[in-house]
Amino acid sequence: MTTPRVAIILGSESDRAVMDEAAKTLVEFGVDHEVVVASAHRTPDLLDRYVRAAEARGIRVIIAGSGGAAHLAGAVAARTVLPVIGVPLDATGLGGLDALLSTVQMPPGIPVATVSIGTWGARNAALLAVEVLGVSEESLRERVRAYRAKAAAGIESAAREITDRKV
Ligand code: RP5
Repeated sequence: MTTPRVAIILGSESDRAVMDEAAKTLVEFGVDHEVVVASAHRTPDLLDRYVRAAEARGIRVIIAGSGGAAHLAGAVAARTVLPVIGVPLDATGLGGLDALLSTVQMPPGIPVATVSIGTWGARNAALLAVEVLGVSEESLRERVRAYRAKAAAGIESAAREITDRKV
């Protein structure tokens, strides 16, 4: 069994549905990953143990998704020198703005790469993780190029249909 290179940490089981977008995207790119639930405030010891062991196990990028006063990604980043990508989630009545600010406003010294709120962010977190791994892996960079080319082709074809309908 190969060791996964990306870890997706959820602050709660309730984050899973949105964060599935990150997992699905990693599968699309053929990047092995694991998903764990570990809360920065409810299970701090579990989170500590998991993150401190991650590098030696072969994990290379960590994605952390949480809502509310979302200190999860920062708490993860404080425990590892692996790159950490934070996904702010909409879990309260504030539309995810609380999580966005908590995740993005890391004080200097411990960076968290923060992506957009919710499903968009979950997808972008996975794409960014693939790009990080792609720094030393040409085949992954090729897959990212192909992904973008496919997206562009879809838009160009839709645009052509609109133009064709007009003439
Ligand atoms: C955060 O609080 C979690 O990441 C989740 O987004 C939010 C609500 O958690 P539950 O009360 O649903 O477990 O820590």
